[in-house]
Amino acid sequence: MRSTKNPIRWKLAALGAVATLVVAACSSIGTVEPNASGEVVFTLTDNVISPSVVRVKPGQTVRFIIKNEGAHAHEFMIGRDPIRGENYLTERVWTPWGGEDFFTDLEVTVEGGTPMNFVGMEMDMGGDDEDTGGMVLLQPAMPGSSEAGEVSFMEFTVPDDATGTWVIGCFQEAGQHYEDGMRATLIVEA
Ligand SMILES: [Cu+2]
Repeated sequence: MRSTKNPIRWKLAALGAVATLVVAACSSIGTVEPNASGEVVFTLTDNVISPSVVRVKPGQTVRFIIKNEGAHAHEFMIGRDPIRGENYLTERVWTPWGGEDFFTDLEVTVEGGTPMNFVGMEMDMGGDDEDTGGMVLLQPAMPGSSEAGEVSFMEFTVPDDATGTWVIGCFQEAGQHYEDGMRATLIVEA
């Protein structure tokens, strides 16, 4: 008799395990943490940043792998309180960032894409504000090409005083991408 009951018990146990996994997955749905190597893969499309929520720890060294899989150029910036310009209706201009740029005074190693104004990089794109933050611009694949769009690798150690919530955004086309929802959340939490 036990041999006929056991399969049922196994099925129930399996169902229970599946239910537990589903609950565990739902509780953190959309939130991604770096893997054991500190890596987080971001995918930029038209006009979405995925994943939508990333959680890192103060003092953690992370390596962001950012891929442009869209048909347009996209940028990867992190900051706080972007401001929509006063002449928004006619100019559709955003100012990232009204608050603070995450990369200000932060040493960042960038490979790939077009990095701009990062501290520690021998790069000045014509502005005099090279200590005020940074971003990377990624070109899309050429139309009709079988090659992928640009990939950028961005490595840095999360500052201890960066605790809190940040906005990851793309402000290409005078902020239209951001308007369209091309943004994600970076949570710095111990
Ligand atoms: Cu974009």
